[in-house]
Amino acid sequence: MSAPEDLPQHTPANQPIGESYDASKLGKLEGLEAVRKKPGMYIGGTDERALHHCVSEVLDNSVDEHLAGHCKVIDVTIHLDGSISIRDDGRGIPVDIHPQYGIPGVEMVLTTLHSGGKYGQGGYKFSGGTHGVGAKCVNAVSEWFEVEVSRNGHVHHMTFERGKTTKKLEVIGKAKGTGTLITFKPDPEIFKETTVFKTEIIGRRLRELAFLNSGLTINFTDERPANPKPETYFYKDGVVEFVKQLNTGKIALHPAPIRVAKETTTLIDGKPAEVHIEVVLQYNDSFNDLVFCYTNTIHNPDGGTHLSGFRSALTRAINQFARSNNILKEKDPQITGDDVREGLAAVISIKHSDPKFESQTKVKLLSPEVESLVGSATYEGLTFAFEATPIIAKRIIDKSLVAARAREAARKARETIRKGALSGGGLPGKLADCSERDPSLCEIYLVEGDSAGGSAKQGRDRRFQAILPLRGKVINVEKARIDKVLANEEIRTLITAFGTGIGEIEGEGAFDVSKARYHKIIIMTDADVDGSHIRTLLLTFIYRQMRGLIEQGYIYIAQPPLYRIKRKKREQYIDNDDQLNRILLELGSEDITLTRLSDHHVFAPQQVDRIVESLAAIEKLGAGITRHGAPLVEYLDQQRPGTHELPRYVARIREGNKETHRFLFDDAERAAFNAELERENEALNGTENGNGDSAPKPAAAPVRRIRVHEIFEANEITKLLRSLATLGLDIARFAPSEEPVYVLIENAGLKTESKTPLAGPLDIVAQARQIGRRGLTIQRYKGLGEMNPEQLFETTMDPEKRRLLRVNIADAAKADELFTLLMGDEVPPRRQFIEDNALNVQFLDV
Ligand code: 0RA
Repeated sequence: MSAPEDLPQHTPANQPIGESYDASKLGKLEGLEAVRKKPGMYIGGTDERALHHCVSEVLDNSVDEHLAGHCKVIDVTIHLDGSISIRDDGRGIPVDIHPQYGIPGVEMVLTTLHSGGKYGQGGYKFSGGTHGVGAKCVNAVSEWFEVEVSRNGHVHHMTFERGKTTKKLEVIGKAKGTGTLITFKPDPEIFKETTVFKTEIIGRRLRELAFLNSGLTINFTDERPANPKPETYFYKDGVVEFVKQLNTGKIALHPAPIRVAKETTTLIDGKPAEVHIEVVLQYNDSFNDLVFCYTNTIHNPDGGTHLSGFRSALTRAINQFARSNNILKEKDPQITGDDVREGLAAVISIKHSDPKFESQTKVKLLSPEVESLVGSATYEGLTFAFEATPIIAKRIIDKSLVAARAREAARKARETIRKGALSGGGLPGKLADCSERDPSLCEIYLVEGDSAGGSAKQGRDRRFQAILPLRGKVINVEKARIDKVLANEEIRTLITAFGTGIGEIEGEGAFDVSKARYHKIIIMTDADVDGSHIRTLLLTFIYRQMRGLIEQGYIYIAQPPLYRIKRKKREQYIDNDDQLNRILLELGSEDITLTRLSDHHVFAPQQVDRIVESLAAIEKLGAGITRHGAPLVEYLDQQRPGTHELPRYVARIREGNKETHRFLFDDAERAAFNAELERENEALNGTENGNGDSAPKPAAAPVRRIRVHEIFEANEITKLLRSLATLGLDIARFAPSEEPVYVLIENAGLKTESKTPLAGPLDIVAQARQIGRRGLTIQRYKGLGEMNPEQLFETTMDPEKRRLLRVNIADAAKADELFTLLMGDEVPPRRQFIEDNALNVQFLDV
């Protein structure tokens, strides 16, 4: 729309507003110690959320470059050692020496807590950057942090540890374009809970950013084993595509989403502030509303003034249009906000140069001026759209009227259920109740399928454990309106068994958590797709209709094991493949001795245990090197004797269909390698130019393509090699030898010892794994039904042994959201997604 009046018309979108930078704008320089001392103040804590917040902080800088019109592509890669890289093709962080402080801009940006100014983040009109502290705080809480800036034709490189510079800025090669690459590994000293990035959390954020920044390409790769294929997120139509996506699997009421956009300036405390508004909505055939709100690309799950402005304008616009076109007669009651929200999918994205939030976490927008700005933009935009296509307006109004009638029907259905329960209709026949009457001691298991239900009934402790088998699929609460849901038999059985009623918080027949008949409600489904589906359906229903049960912490998920392993008399239940692998190695390194043949040194079983563990870790970290086309043993054999340092880079050289590689130890070697290529190129070009004519190139010179990859895992592997050395295993050579180098002797209860000669250190792991498997029966459970009653009780129901996951409200909200996002119809890839994600609940030993 029109350009804001008090701004120059040609200001590029994201340039600084108002005054220009000068030295007086810079606060005094402070070290990063403060951040390490009080991480809560700077990155909002030290938990998993804060960990992922670090990624956002770095990303936001790259997104700001995009908003300023300088960046098109961002690449995000999670590496095997748990570090993460964010690369953009923006202008690159400035590298020139700051006139006042005498250090390069990039060093200032990453090591000093100054209050904005030339190289701070204050220079952007809109910034996602949370506290204006961005990347430097991430540097402070990183075990190590590296930056590579391409700018002025050079690649510059600099490294840090825990916020302290470990290598000053240095040119390591020539650069083609511009951009910034930041890699960091979160410091376990700070993030005590976890330092493991979750693919799902990061992927979701990247996708969201791509939706909110149309035209930006984001590539995401997770190099860790067993992770999904690389993803590319790019949405030409941004938020419009976001809303279409929200409606996948549902039937849209009108083909194209309605989009409203407006850019305005307003005065806040006498100072001009810019506000850009984008609202996109599309109705669908579901019965719920799904509205996502953002401020400067930050999600505000609790809404705020943009949401309330939008909501009242939507209700107002629909009522107004309905009345002035005689669809709603004078005597008819108003259409309510609840009515117009049924089946609504919408995204509200505002950009604000000075937003106010309720808290640090930004879950809710407070800026009061936004309410009327979003309100009037929405009202005008909708009225315009309705007048342009009255047929669509009519459909939306009809849907709202149907919704009003359905709400009345649902109220009656609830009433009936309540009466049924009161009139002593009694407990459902399928329920095998417990004998205990004190709800705080009672548990109910919701069991998938009649056969597992039967086993659970036989195996349970009937004094306090009730069993309710659920047959088939619970009704899809997304696809049915509440009155239908309440007519479903499985659902009615649930409601009667729980005793709490459903839905509204007040009034007769309302939900009342104090009436719960069990304080542990345990969902027990198979560890397969159908199981996850049923679990998600149940969680969604409970979240929507009986939320108090989750808030009270009454809802749990049972954890049936995936494997049973048995060796001789010993048996054990195993939860996942990782654990199985670990146990195979543990078993395999029990009671074995290792002899090094060169000096006949014998490693005792306890040492072998730790040796095998370290070698296995090296093998795992090494997968990345193999992926870059270099054999792991060859890489490991590059280590510097004594220090065990390893090359930081591998150059992959492709010539025709021949491929070779070369390890480059450090930046110096990389720079030398670049220079060498440079010279070769010049020599080649020189000959051609020297001939002065366009003689055909010699056909024998195939195109050579070279890519240099950084091996972020080098540090971790070096640490492991050092710890192996302290165990007495100072390995100089990993490549297999002609003659055996080690002998593994297995003495576990065997009459005759079994000796295996080994040609190299990694063979120790392979052999241990093989020994671990020996004499072992591994049974994989495909479903609860495969366990007999005793096994089911022992593994999944016995309070002494079972592990339950408690569902918290955030998890349930996520299930609800996932569900709405993904479960419109049964499409196979969605099923996989649900299987992978539905069980994201916190661990709790009960
Ligand atoms: C300060 C000033 C300028 C750009 C940046 C920082 C910048 C920071 C990051 C962090 C990740 N990617 C980034 N890209 C740019 C402006 C530079 C100029 O005016 O050329």
